[in-house]
Amino acid sequence: MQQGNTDALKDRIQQLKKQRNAVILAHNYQIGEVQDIADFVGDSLDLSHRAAEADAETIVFCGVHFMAESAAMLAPEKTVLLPEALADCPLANMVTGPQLKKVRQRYPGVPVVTYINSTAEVKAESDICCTSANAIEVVNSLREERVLFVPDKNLGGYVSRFTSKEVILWHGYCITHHRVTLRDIEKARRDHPGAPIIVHPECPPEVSINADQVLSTGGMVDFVARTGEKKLVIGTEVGLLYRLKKENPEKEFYLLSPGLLCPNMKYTTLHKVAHALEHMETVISVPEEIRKEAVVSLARMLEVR
Ligand code: CIZ
Repeated sequence: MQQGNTDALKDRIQQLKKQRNAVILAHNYQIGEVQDIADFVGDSLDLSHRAAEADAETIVFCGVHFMAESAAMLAPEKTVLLPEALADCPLANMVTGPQLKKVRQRYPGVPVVTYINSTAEVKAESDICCTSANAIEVVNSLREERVLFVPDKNLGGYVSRFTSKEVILWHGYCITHHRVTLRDIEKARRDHPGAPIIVHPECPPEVSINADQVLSTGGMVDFVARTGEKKLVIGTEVGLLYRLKKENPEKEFYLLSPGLLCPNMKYTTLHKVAHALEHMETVISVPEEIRKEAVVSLARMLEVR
């Protein structure tokens, strides 16, 4: 898009934002242009809190469906818009409410810990939620000696290394992070000697075990800001590199694997943000009976951390 057109579109978005009394939230994995026009950039939970706290009637959530759903649950009195209705999370769709209901009958008394990357229906069937930043603390906070961890087997497997509890894994995975291999780590060590390799816990176990740091996106942002290292290899979705470079212009960042691109996170464009505000589309809402149950799992997580 030409610069003049982009500027006109950004102006239009600002006008519409005022008209709609809206706030724009962008996930860390969104394209740079969308991050730049957002009022807040962050991870899904952080953004849901921003949605709840915002003094606005309309929330434009630039991310994927489950994130807008979480915002709608934590801010039920606001209108939450997802600019691209098809932006979905394959991991979140690897378990459904009815499937979880059935499987948990096989494990009476075993609490279900559900990653925030899940649908509202699944959160409603769970005992407690977690994020990639607090999953270990959440599992260790439970009294029971066994937990059922849903839906990401890589995050659950990572947690199992830091708890004495038995972690029963669901078979889900993030199709983007799951592509990273040990060979990517070996290649990065050769190409960028001495640079720390930081990966997301959604990566497979052989990758997390051989990385220097395993962190959520928020954890990566904090680590990079604090470290004296000038070159870093980043093992998460490529969108985060835009934010890291912007906030740390003196540092160099290398993507661990070319496969670290989530197409769903790239569907949202400036045009779609403008369209969403103009037409108030697509509204994301959660039926009250599901919301009531799901917010209990979210609230339990917040008591832990
Ligand atoms: O919770 C999120 O926003 C995701 C998808 C990852 C992370 O580590 O922040």
